[in-house]
Amino acid sequence: MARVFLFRVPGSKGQAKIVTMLLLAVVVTVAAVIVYLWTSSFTGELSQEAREGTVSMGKMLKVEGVRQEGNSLVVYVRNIGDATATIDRVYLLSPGGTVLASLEPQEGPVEVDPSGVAVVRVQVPDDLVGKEVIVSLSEQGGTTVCFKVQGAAITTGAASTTTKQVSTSPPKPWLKGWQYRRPVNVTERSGVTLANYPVRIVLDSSNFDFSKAKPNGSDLRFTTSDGETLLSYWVESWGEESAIVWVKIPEIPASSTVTIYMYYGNPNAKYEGDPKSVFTFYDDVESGENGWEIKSERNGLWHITTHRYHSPGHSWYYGREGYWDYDVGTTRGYILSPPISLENHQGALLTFWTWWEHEKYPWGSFDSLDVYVCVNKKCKKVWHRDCNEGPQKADWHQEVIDISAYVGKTIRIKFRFDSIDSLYNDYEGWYVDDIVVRNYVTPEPNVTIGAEETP
Ligand SMILES: [Ca+2]
Ligand SMILES: [Ca+2]
Repeated sequence: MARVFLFRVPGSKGQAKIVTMLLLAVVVTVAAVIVYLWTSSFTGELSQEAREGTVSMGKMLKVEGVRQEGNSLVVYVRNIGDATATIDRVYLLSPGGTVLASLEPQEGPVEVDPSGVAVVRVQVPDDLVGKEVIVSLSEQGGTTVCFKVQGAAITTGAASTTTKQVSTSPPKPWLKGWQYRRPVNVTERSGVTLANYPVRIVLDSSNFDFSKAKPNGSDLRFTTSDGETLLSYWVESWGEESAIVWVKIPEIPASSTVTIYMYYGNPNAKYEGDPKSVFTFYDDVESGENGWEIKSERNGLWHITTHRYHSPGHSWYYGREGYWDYDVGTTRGYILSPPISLENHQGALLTFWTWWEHEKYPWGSFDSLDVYVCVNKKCKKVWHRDCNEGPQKADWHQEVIDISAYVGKTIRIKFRFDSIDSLYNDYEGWYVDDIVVRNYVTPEPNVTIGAEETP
């Protein structure tokens, strides 16, 4: 502390005043130095140069941006001070301010001149993958006015920093234009390696945020585990809080789990689902006869109608338009599908939606509804209802038939109606819609949906 000598000359007011003013000037100077050191956050040790007053104050480094390249962070640092600085550390802090990693630049210390921008690369430790970090040039984070000794490394707490939150994760290819995705884990449970297997995925509010997808689900997409290779899919139904979606997975090894990705959140995406590419066979009766053969064995009535349907607005119908019955005497006939190959299947399932009404009688097999699987014109009955088997009237529902016995063969599906006789035929008849054949094993793969990810 400076010493102050007071001179007081009796009777000389003017001299006393001058001394007082000199004293005031000294006090102000000392205070200014203290305030200067305080505001410049000078807490480190002064170098010899600093003590000699040759070090410029206010040298500062600012993190201007961070981006990720693979498992490296590329940090852009601007020198907004007035002397060359050297960067030899980058700190990754938790949002709470805890130092998670102190990293040396991959290419060694980086010098940056005043007004210059340095590019500093650091490798992200594996344990920080997926975590939010604050990239900082100081262990404390935040923005501090600091002191930097020229030519030397940045001392602890001696760098100006700006914080920027980045999400670090391993390099992940991403479907361009999509905002979100979730991993979908599919586990094989039958002990057989599945090929080109259609997997049913049920979405509801417990595993999916419907507000983040387009209202009709048209921006839904599926990829393989590489995150980019698109998979065939089909949206069976889409509501406000629930949806049923099918996706065809190229291979699911026996008793193993594969991960695919479900993308959503792209306002520009249009629906690209296609059930014909997901299933072995799919016909919603909306494309005309579509290769089906119609055979009247006696007063046959099979045709496509718009009177009732499961998928809008057509179905196959055995009955008379306008009359809505099959009261034409004894009547029988069938429809026969185009050939369906079950090669490279692990099993097979036939499903169809149906509605019927026929007579009710406790004996005989009048008003018989039958489904056959045919191989080389040899047909075997796989499903049957008649006047005393099954309900007299059934609203739209799905029938499910395991036809795994035909794996490896080329089959045709036959739907046949036979009144047997001409009595009691004043009923509406039989409708068939949405006929599907697909690869199938039991138990079917288990599906779980993981947490939402962003690019
Ligand atoms: Ca239909
Ligand atoms: Ca009848």
